[in-house]
Amino acid sequence: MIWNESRECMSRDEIAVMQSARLRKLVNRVYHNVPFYRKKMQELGLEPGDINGVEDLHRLPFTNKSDLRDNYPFGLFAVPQSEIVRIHASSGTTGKATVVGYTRKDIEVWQECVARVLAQADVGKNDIIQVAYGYGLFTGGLGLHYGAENLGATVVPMSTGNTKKLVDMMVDFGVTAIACTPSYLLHIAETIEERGQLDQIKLKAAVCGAEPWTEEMRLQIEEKLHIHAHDIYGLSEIAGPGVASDCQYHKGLHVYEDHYMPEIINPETGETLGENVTGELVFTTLTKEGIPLLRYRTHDLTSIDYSKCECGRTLARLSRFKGRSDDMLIIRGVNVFPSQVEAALLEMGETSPHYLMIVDRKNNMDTLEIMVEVDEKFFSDEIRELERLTKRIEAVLRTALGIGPKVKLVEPRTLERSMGKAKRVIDNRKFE
Ligand code: DLL
Repeated sequence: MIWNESRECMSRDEIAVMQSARLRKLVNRVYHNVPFYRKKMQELGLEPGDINGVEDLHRLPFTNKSDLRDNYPFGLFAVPQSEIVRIHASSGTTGKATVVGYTRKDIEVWQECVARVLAQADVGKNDIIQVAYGYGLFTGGLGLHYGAENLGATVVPMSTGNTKKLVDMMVDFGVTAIACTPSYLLHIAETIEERGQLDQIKLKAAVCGAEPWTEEMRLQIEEKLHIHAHDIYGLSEIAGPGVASDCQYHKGLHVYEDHYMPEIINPETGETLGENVTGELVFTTLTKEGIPLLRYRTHDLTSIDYSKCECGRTLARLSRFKGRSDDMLIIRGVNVFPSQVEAALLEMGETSPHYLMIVDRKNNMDTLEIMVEVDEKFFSDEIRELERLTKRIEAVLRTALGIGPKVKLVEPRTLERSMGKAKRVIDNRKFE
C-alpha cells in the first residue's frame, strides 16, 4: 500500500499529485545530467518547464533497449561513477549487454519494493526463504535476496544449479517460502514428488516470475505443492524484480507506482491506450538516480486497471502478461503466443506444462511442431491410446491457436528443464 498523511491508502488523485511532482524533478534531472535526453528533448522542442505533470507524460520521448546498447556501458547514467554502488547487466542474445547502475538510494528503493512483494505474499520475518534465482549480473538473485533481508526474513541464497540439494535443505531447514522462475518451481515440485517428500516440506508461499506463465500454471503449482504462488514482475532496465506483483486475490499485479510510472501504448503507433486495453507496457522511473529512464519500452504485452482492488490497494494493476511483442510468432499469418499453448495444455489435464514449439519453413510454408510431455498418470505404452491422445491435443491446439500444429508426444520428464528462464520456442525459419 502507499499511504497519505492520514495513514489512509492514497486516492488516485493523490497518487497523480505525487507522481507529477516526481516527474517534474525527474525531467529536470535527466535534462541537465544526461546529454542523450537533453538532445532528444531538444529535438522535440521541449524544455523541462513544459512538463507540468503526468498529463504531459505522452510528450516525452521514448527510450528503447537499443539506446542503452548504443550508450554502452555508462552513457545514460545520470550521476558520476563514484555515486554508483552496484552494476547489473543483461546479456541479451545480440550485441552488447545492457548495463544498469544503482546509487545507494536506488538500492534502498529496490529492496523496499521487493519487501512489499514478499509482504503481499504473506512472507515475513518468521519465514525462511530460499532464493533460487541466479545470483550475479542477473537481477533475480540479489534483488530477492536483499528484499527478503530488508523484510527480516531468513534468507537461504541457493541460486540455481543443484535441485536435489535445494530440496534436501528445504526439508532440513523447514523452508517456508521460495523465489524462483515458475518453470523451475515445477521442476522442483517434480523432484519432491519423485522422492516422495511432499509431506516433509513446510513450504507455504512462492514468488515466481522472470518469465511469462499462465494462471493455469500458477494454479497447478499451488495444487502440486499445497502453497500459494504469487506473480512477481520486473526488468533489469527499470530496477529488476519488484516493479509489480499480485496480492492474495491474484486479480492483476499491483505496480509500485510511487517509483515506476506505467503506461500502455499501441506498439505500432506509439499512441497511449486507455484502461483495460492490451498493448505494450512502458515505464518511467520516477525516483531513480543512477540510470533514470523516460518512457522505456518494455515490449511486454498487458493492460492496466485503475480500479480499487479487493485487498484495498489503489495502485494500478497490470493484467497477467500475455508475452512479449517480440515473442509473438507469426505462423502462416496468424499471431501465436507460447502462453496460448501452455493454457490449452493445462486445461486438458492429460499433459504437463512442459512443451517445446519448433517452427520451420518447408516449400515456402510455415510448419509448427509442438513436443508435448504427457502427464505421468496418463502415459501409456499402448500405441493406439497415444495416437488418440495426440489427435485430441492437436484438435484442442487447433482451436486455441487458429492454426493446426503437429503434436509429438514425449515421455514424462524428457524435455530439458530450465533453472532460469525456460526456452519454449525454436524458430528455424530464416528471415532475411
Ligand atoms: O527477469 C527480473 C526479474 C527477476 C523479475 C526475478 C521477476 C523475478 P530481465 O532479465 O531484465 O529481468 O527480464 C525482464 O522478463 O521484460 C518480461 O519479458 C519478463 N518477465 C519478468 N517477470 C515476468 C512476469 C528479470 N512475472 C523480462 N511475467 C521482462 C511475465 C516476466 N514476464
